Amino acid sequence: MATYVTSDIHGELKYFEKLLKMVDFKDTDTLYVLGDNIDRGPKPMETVQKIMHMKNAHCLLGNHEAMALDALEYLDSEYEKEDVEKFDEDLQKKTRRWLKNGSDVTIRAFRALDRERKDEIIDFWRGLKTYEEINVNGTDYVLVHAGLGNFSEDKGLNEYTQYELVWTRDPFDVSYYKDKVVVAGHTPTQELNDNPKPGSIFKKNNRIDVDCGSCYTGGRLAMLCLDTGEEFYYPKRPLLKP
Ligand SMILES: [Mn+2]
Repeated sequence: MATYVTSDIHGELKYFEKLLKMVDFKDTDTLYVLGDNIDRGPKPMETVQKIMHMKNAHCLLGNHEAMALDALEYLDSEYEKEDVEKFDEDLQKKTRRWLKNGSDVTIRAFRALDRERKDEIIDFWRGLKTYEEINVNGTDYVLVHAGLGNFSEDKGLNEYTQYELVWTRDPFDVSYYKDKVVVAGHTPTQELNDNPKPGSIFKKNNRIDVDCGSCYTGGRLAMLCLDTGEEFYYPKRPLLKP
């Protein structure tokens, strides 16, 4: 009955499957996936489908899923890149932002699916929550893709904008709650200032970053067991700065 957290798989399906095996993930366990399953890595659609069909996995919205939904008119079509300039200004801006963010592999894989599979994935993305509150062994956790942008202690979680939850990169000197731990991904721990262990899960000020840069050279996918604090990584290779 353990609770695990992972994030930013970015199409690295093999890493994800290795970790599930490594932790001996069971039907009675629970997994929280904090978003960004797609883009950059080799198997974006298979990763989404795998998570979508795991009964005991709960997935949150990442900025990459948000970008895909924002650019759905482009994604779910046969438009080529040069067609984007015909879009209205807003759609053009949104589509270009995603095109610059490692979406090629996602677009190719999505367009190769049949209608039913495409609709399944769109529905899944549309249903993703932006945060989750859980209690494990007496500790309260807030799970979110990126953080709590423009944090204020008296602001309810439902008062944050989607942008504040999926895009923010608050330095870890910023502490959020005194009595709750906020677990997020989004910023590879290799990119955190003064991090003695780049590429490992980072903890400071009641905040945990589990994004270990799976899709970057020298990066890896991390899984954290909230019950025991045990950390799991794939690959286990030595840490390199990407
Ligand atoms: Mn992200």
